[in-house]
Amino acid sequence: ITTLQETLESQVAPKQASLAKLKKEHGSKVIGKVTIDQLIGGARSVKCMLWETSNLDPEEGIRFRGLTIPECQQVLPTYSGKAGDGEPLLESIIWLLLTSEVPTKEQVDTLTAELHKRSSILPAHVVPLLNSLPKDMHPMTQFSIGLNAAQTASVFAKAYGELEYFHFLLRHLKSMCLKFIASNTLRRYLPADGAPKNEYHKYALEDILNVFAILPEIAATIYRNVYFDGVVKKDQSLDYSGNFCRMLGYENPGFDELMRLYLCIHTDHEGGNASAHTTHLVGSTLSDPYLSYAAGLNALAGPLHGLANQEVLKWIQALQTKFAKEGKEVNAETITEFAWETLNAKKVIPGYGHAVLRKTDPRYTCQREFGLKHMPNDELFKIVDTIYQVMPGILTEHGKVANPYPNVDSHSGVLLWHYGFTQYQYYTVLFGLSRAVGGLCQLYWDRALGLPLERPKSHTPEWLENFAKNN
Ligand code: NMX
Ligand code: MLT
Repeated sequence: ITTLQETLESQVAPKQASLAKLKKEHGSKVIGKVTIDQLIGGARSVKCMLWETSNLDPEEGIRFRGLTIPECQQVLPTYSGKAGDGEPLLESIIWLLLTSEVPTKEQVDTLTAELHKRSSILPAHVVPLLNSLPKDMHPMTQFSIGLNAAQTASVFAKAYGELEYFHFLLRHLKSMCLKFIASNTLRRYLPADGAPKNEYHKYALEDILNVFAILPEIAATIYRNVYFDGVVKKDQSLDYSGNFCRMLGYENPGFDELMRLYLCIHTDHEGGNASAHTTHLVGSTLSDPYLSYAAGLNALAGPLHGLANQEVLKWIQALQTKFAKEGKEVNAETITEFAWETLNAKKVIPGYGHAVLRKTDPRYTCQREFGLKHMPNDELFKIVDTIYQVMPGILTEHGKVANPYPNVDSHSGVLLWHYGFTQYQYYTVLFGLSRAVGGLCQLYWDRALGLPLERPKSHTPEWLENFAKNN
C-alpha cells in the first residue's frame, strides 16, 4: 500500500508546477476589490489567501477537499472498516485533507499505527509542566502552554536553526581541513544535508504528524488534572479518537462515535477563520508547526470563535437556573424572553451567526442528526432544538445579524453533556484538538508550495479620509 508520505511526495512537484504556471500566466488578473467598509470591518470576503484543504460556501457550508460532510460520512473509512457504517475516522480526514485522496481502510490503519508510535515523542518535561499549572487556569491556556512547551521536539526548528549554524560555521572556518572535519561531524547529526527552502515541507510534515500524535496526551492530561486524578490511561489498540476517549476516562462506544464525529467536523473551515488564519500567518514567518498551531489555539480561545461552545452551555444553564427559580418551564416562550434579555443587554447569543455562512451550518445539522439518532429524548437536546425553532426569528427581528442561523458551537456541548462530559470550560480544547488537523495540513502545503511571508497592507485613518475625499 502507498504510504501517506509517498502519496504526498508524488504530489508536490506537479502542484508546485501548476501554481507557478498559474502565477506566470494569470498573476496580474484582478479577483476582487476592497472597500473601506471591508478594511474597517474585519476584511470580510476579501480574497487574499490560498487554501488547499477546504472551501466554505455561504449557503452550502463546508466541503473538505470537495466533499460535503454527508459525502465524507458516505465514503471515508470508519472504525468498523465499512464506509457509511458509523462516523469517519479522524485519520481518514487527515489523509483526505493532506492528499485530497480518499484513503483505504488499510492506509488509514497505517496512519493510526504511525500516530500511536509517534505519540512517544512527547518531551518528558511537558506532563510535569502541565501538572504544575493551577487547576483554575483555563484549559485552553494550559493547552497552548503544553503545545508551546513540546516545541523543543520540533524537527523543523532544529533543521532550520542547525543548518543556519552549520552554514555559518562552514563559512567562517578558514582551514580546509577543519571545514572537512566540521562538515562531516555535523552532518551526522543533521536531518539533511543543507536542506534548501524547497525541502522545508519534509521537516514540516514530521512536526505536523508529531503534533497530531502528542496533542491527545496534552489535552487528556489537562482534563484529568483539572477535573479528576491526573491519571491518563491509553488504549492504542483503538483508533485516534477511541484512544483519546480512553485517555479522557470514557469507555462508552457511543461516546467514541461522538468523538469521531466531533473531531472530524471541527477540523477545517477554509482559511479565513481566526485559528486557521493565525496558524497560516505565524507559519509564514517559518515558525515551526508547534509554535504556529499554538498561536492558532490562542485565536480559537476567543468567545467569538471556538470558546462559543462553552458559552452556549453557560447560556443554557443560566436560562434553566433563571426559570427554575421562577417556577417556569423552559419552552419556546421563556427561551424567547431570555434571548431578548441577552440581546437588550447588548450581548451576543452564543452559537448563532457567522462571518461567512448564511444558512444553518451543516456541522450543526449533522450533530442534530446524531442527537436525533442517539438521544432524541434528552432534555438538553430538546432545549437546543427549541432554541433552533425560535432563535432565527428573534435574530431576524433584532435586525442586526447577517446570519440568524446556528453555527457548529450551538450544538456540540449538549451532545457531550449527554454522555456525562459536563465540564464545559474544557469544550474548546476538543475543538482545538480537531482544528490542528485543518490548520496543519494546510501548513504542510504552505511550505511545500513555498508560500511567502504574509504581510498585507494597512492604512491610517488619515490616509483613508484623504482617499475618500479624492475618489
Ligand atoms: N447575537 C447577537 N448579535 C449578533 C450575533 C449574535 N449571535 N451575531 C452577530 N451579531 C451582531 C454583531 O455583534 C454585529 O453587531 P454590531 O454591528 O453592533 O457590531 C452585527 O450583529 C453584525 O454582525 P454580523 O455581520 O452578523 O456578524 P460578524 O461577521 O461580524 O460576526 C460572529 C460573526 C460569529 C462573530 C457573530 O455572529 C457572533 O458574535 N456570534 C456569536 C458567537 C459565536 O457563536 N461564535 C462562534 C462562531 C463559530 N466558531 O466556532 O468560530
Ligand atoms: C470555524 O469553524 O472556524 C468557525 O465556524 C468560524 C469561521 O469559519 O470563521
